[in-house]
Order: sequence, then C-alpha cells, then structure tokens
Amino acid sequence: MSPKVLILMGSDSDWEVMAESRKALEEMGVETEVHVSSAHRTPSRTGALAREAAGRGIQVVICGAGAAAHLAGVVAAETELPVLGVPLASSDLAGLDALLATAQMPGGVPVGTLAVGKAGARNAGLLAARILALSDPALAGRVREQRARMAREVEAKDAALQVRLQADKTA
Ligand code: RP5
Repeated sequence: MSPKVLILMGSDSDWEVMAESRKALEEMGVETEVHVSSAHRTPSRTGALAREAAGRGIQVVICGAGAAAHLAGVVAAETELPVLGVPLASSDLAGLDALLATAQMPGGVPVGTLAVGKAGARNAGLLAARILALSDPALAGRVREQRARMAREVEAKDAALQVRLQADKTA
C-alpha cells in the first residue's frame, strides 16, 4: 500500500518532535512517507515534493518547521492537498515565531495550524487520520477506538485519584 500522508520537516533537528506525527499515524494503521526539505534551504526540492505528492497517492501533507517557518505555506501554495502545519520551538522565540509564520497565511492559501511542539505534531497525525477516515470506514473505526481508549485512560486516572484521596482521608 502506498503512503497516504507525507510528513515534511525543515531540518533533521525537527525529527524528535515530528516523529510524534508518524507515531500517531502508525497507531491508526496509516502509512507515511517522511522527508527533510526546507522552504528556504532547498526551495526547488520542496516545491517538487509538494507538486508531485497528489500524483503519488498522497492525500494529506504534514509540515513541521521552526523559526521563520514557511514550509507549510510554501507547500500549500504548490498543492491542492490539505496541508497541516506544526510550528516548532527551535529558535530563541520558543515557537511563537513559527506559530505566527505557519498560522498567519494570506486568504486563499489555507494551512491548518496545530499547536507548537509535540502535542501539535501528535494532533497533526490524528487530524490527518480523521481526514482520511472520511473515505475509509475501517480507519474511521480505529479513530473511534482511539477516542474511546483516551476516555478510558482519563477515567482510570480519576479512579486512581479517588483511591489516593480516600486513603489520605483515612490516614
Ligand atoms: C527551520 O530552522 C527548521 O525547521 C528548524 O526548526 C530550524 C533550525 O534548523 P537547523 O539549523 O537545526 O537545521 O528551518
């Protein structure tokens, strides 16, 4: 099966965070393709990856970049596929620069922007899975199961807290 989600990042230094996108998609049984490609350092390669993605069967592109983070915007300018942007905290501005650069796209060139860092990277993967699930009932089932699993985990944490509180009271 060919990968349906393309994950791009501006530098290999982004991988520790962007691996969360791939992990989330792996949990959902969605295959990914991952590349380092920079909007600034390798503009031609980035343009080509974006332009060729749909023809290779890619349905969603996730872009993670830090600092003056133009990667998601440049990719969105070169493809009609949905593009999700993950701002990364890799400069002295701790991700605020990347957040604004990724989110503040001009009208007509949409980038769905997630939170800064690992939570945003994970959510980009989960959101990509939800987009794909619109036309894939088996994947929709796995998305439902992920939500149910998360709810069960919160309930288990609450149950454990109640036990601790009760023990404190009787101590
Ligand atoms: C951005 O600059 C990259 O996305 C990365 O977050 C940041 C720093 O890149 P390196 O200097 O570590 O290659 O373009």
